[in-house]
Amino acid sequence: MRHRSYRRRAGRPQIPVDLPRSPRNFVLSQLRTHFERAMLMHVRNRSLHCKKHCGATLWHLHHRDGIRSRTRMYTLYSMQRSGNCYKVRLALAQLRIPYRLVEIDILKGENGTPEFRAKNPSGRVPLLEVAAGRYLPESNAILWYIAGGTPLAPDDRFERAEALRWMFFEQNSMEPSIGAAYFWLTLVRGGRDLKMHAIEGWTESGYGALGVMEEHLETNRFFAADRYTIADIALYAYTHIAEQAGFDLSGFPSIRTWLRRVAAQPRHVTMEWSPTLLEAAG
Ligand SMILES: N[C@@H](CCC(=O)N[C@@H](CS)C(=O)NCC(=O)O)C(=O)O
Repeated sequence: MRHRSYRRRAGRPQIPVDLPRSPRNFVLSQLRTHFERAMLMHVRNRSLHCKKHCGATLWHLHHRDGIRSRTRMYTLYSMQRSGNCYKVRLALAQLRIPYRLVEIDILKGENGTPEFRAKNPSGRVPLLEVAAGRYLPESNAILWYIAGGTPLAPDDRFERAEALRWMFFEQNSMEPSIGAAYFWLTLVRGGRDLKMHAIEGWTESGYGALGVMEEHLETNRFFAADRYTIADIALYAYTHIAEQAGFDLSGFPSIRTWLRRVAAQPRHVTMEWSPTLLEAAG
């Protein structure tokens, strides 16, 4: 099976490289474009800078200004069984971005420590440390950050707005109903009794959200830009575990087909999957 790549598309102007013969120039001439030569020099300079000033030794794809550079590795604070955290792990895996994973079990109160609250005052996961002391919370904001500049994050103004529309919908309609039901009914011991009064409301608004998604998917393969994007990743996270939270998907054939379509995307990982260390593909 031929796998598509979601990695950043570098512009490849077809400029002939014509340099005097020398071992160094021979290597340079193998780099097919002026663009790639410029990137190489940029990375080399940054790598020297990093070695000198912070001793960094790890490669990762730093998606800043469309430049792939040698810099610090991301740290993701995440809980394995959280759908919001799964969104980020899924996107990082599909983009082949290596990162360090720190498990924060909110059921054990590990998100309430002063150390964690200093990083994220809302005390929530996921939380991405993008550089030393620079933290980004909110799953969908993290998706935009890590996928920026790749086909997973639409560039076109309308398509970007479409992706945002569905990601806001996910946070407003899906996460507070199906996400909350999943959390209280499957993860928290005694959660059903504690939240008995809320179940009817979750059920009504959860099925309402599924209905809106079903209608869209009857005539669309994906949620935005006519292709797989971070909007699909955001909505997949809680939809694919909706049945565990008591939602019956048998009346939503288009959603069930879409779930299979998403799971068939290149480098898809399940919610149980956990990285050790993914090296950026060369
Ligand atoms: N809107 C946030 C929601 C994050 C969230 O609610 N995370 C849960 C785990 S799924 C959490 O950390 N809860 C702990 C708390 O609220 O104290 C996002 O999308 O990241």
